[in-house]
Amino acid sequence: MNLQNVLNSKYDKSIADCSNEEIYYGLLDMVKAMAKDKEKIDGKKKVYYISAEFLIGKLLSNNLINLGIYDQVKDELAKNGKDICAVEDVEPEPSLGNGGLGRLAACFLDSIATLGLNGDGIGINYHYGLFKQKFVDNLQTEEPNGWIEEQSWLTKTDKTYTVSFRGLNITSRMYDIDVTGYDSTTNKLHLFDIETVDESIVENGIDFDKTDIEKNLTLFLYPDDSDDAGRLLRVYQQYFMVSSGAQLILDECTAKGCDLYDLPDYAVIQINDTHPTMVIPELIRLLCERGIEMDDAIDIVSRTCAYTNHTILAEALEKWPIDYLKKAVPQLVPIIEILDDRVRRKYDNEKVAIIDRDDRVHMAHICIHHSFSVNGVASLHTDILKENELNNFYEIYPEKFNNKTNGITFRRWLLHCNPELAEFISSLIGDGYKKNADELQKLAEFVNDEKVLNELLRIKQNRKNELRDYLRKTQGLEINPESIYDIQIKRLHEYKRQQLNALYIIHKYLEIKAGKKPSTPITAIFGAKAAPAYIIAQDIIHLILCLQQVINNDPEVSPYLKVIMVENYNVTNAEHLIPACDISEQISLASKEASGTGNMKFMLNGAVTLGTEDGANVEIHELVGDDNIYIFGDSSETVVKRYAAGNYNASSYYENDEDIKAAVDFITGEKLMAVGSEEHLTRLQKELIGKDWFMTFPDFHDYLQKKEQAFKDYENRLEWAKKMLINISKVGYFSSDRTIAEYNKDIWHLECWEYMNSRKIFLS
Ligand code: 26V
Repeated sequence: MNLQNVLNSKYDKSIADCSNEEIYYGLLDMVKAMAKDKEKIDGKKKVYYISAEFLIGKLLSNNLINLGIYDQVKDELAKNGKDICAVEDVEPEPSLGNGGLGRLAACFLDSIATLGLNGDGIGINYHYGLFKQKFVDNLQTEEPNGWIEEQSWLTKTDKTYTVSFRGLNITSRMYDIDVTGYDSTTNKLHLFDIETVDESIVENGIDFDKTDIEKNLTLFLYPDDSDDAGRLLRVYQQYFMVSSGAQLILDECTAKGCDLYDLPDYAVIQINDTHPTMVIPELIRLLCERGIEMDDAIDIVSRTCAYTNHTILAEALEKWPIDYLKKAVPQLVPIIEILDDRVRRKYDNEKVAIIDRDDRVHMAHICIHHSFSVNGVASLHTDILKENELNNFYEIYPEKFNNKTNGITFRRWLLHCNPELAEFISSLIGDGYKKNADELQKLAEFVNDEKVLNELLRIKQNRKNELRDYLRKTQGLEINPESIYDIQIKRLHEYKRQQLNALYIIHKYLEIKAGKKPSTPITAIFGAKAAPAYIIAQDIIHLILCLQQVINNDPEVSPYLKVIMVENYNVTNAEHLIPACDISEQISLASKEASGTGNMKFMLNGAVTLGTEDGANVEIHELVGDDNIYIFGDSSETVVKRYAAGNYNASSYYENDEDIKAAVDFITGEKLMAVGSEEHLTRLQKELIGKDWFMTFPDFHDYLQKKEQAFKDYENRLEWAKKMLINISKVGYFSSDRTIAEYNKDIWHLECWEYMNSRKIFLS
């Protein structure tokens, strides 16, 4: 198939005469047709990865790479005076996720297809993804973020199901997005939608009537859940997804001749966090409807489902008031009551109950009792689940618990976003690493090769120059490509501690003002969206934006230190930021970040981590060794103990430490108050002094010290390049191909396809 032929029949035009839009739509058709040719007949057993979020990002380049035609298309366009990047710009980004959890689901689909495994995604076709962020008066504002156009990656199918809510039957329709494997077969992401969505009910930013389910059910990703109507809508969305999904799964299995008693031989349902939990009672309900006894149905479903936990933060663990379920999905309530009753009869421990004394349903508890596998997403996280958060369950079901350290797809996070680095690696060790990431270890032999190290630095510099151009073009921001790019990009949350980084920046600013100038200039770059109802997160964004204004406009300081807050951080921005990074900020309070996956993306692109011993940072540290990472801060044990003792006193740090006091006082000092809002800045300062729940003060000095050390080490360019090279050489473990091979080996047990064997990867 060739692009010119496609455009001839679609528009009767030559490539040269087509607009970038027309070329994009032509490529859409072409990719869809090629992907279809790579669909395979389902094997007996299939994994259904069910998730409320799939943060897939733009798909054009990813699909061209996976189909093996990226270079060919790029050259053909170039020959006709067209630039593939300009065509990529036409594509709207589907931001169908909040952050790590949704992006992980997207990486997993890529790897499932790449390994040739039989597996599809199941989710919701949100018309608006995560809001578009705009900064006005140094504050975040939110706008709707649509992505569905007349022609898109979605293909409407003729599959429809009825989903019943109290007093309301809704027709759900399945739309499919092709998931192309890298040099492999095509799987599907099934997104369910309703026909009656009404985009005109959106008003005033991202507000809308939360009560009109027929109009709003699939309108927005996770609507603001600060009020009852919003939370209830979330229950409607979740049930809509799982009921549609469960019906699809049973249809597909019965079509393959499955006797429903043998469901676990045909299907494994991987539940991505607790959002899809209702698939458990829903499947039980459907099996009973088809004549299976309740006890048998519960047993069958419990052998079909597997659950992944992605957080230990109590506030993020879903507990739905039973009244919500009675209002929206009364048909599930008796089943959940039976599940609770069985647990209560078996275990005399309130902490493992499904419905608590306040009549709230603990979704994670349903998952743990009724899945055959429970996994955490990094080694430390799984240990904390076993020893602390889920210890009561671990005592009951030790055999269910296992760790699956997260991974990322190297197709998007290296081949696509940093082709020059990928090519350089190929020139050194061959192409094998693209299918077997472990081969990156071969790079270690070049660790003393100055030519190689200099080339690595040259490529990094190219990315840094490109980021300068990109930020100038898209955001009107000016940065110095000779400076150190120190980057923290992730959802805004207090536990991730963007505020600690901000305190460092204030400290540095004060030092420069006092005449202590860094020998290499520093650019501190942030990208983060804050949940609209999360007040302190909004305040932290405000602080960073105010710092940006004050510092960048101070001629005494800005040659040495600049602050950049990138607007509307999303997958597309990440693809420009990550390859350009020197220092990767992974500074969550130890024990709080389940894994992190940005840390792996930076490592892959030759950034060096500055981080706490948290999440997958611990495993990065183990792999690269002390000399190739900057670790600081209290350990997770210390943190857990301090919380248990309940004696952390932020104000005594503030009173007794003059550096901390100076930085915190600056927040409401003259300079920031002149550009910022008193309300926001005062509230944030009060929160830090009075609470500092995520313990930035105890880690402050160690953070300063390790950061200064990193800046100093950066100046010895060859030594720094060694650190970069070692990081890249050790990153193979974090390929999502490895993660998925482990899921398959330990949990899913799907047939391994021939080419997976022929690649001889991760199967031992
Ligand atoms: C959700 C919420 C919702 C309510 C307010 C506070 C809050 C805080 C955190 C969350 C996170 C939900 C789960 C999640 O996204 N976990 C992320 O999953 C990634 C993939 O496993 C992992 O790399 C991140 O460390 C983890 O935070």
